[in-house]
Amino acid sequence: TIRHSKARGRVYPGSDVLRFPVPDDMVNWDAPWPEYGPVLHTAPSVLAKPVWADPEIGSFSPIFNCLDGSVDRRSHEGDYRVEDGRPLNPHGRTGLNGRGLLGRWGPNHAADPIVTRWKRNSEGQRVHHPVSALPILQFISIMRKDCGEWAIPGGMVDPGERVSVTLQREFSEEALNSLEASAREKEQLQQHISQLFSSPGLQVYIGYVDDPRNTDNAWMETVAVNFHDEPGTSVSLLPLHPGDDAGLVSWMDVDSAQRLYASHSHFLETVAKNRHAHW
Ligand code: RP5
Ligand code: MG
Ligand code: MG
Repeated sequence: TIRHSKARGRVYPGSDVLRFPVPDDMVNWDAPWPEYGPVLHTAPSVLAKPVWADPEIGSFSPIFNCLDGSVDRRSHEGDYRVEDGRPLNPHGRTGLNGRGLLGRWGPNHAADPIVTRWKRNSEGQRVHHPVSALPILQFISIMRKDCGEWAIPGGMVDPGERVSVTLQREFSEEALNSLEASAREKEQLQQHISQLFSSPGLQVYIGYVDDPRNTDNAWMETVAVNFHDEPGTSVSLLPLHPGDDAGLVSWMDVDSAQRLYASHSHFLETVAKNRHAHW
């Protein structure tokens, strides 16, 4: 398992709230720490009660570790602890309690579509890395509007939505801007990507994400799935347009030196190793 570090970043995203500093040896809840004083923060956008957010706990008591109506409050990593009616982050302390920018108490479920192709030269031959001598993979990456970091075009699983649907929907929204396409254009986009997304894909990760928005009581989890265009003839030819929470979209070389949002680099490492590609 990963020891979260981005979930302990000093300044909480989208605010000037500072987390209570948590040293490495105090991350684990089992380390006794009476002086621990996390800062309480739930973003105004969450307190405004949008459809995607839970109410504050008090009058509202969600059923944790269960499928609670259509909201899945189960963790991919097994049962998590609940203390004083609040779920505890299974990866330990973050220096902040409440929900921050996250809508759900406990796990907030996302899905990450990793669409890849081989990097090719102008003659169409695969390009190998000069150091590793392995072929280089490329993946469709977006620059997130919220933080300016490059990321996989992932997004939240809607209540009751199948993960396979989320993967295709978020990819279409963020990398193809399907939200602003006409019904006709949308249909064409669907046709182009349906073949790639009709394969089961290669699941490279399922579980907790070291996301900068995580708190002691709310955290991101994901299912990351790789859809690979081996001949480079399907999705490789699609015109990319950033949409929704994406400011830019581009093919990007898969390489360990590339800094990415949250634990996305960790997912790409698994893709590269599985496909015997450069990392
Ligand atoms: C990350 O946040 C996940 O891995 C996923 O990429 C993303 C989902 O959140 P939004 O893009 O909807 O903000 O933890
Ligand atoms: Mg989205
Ligand atoms: Mg997103």
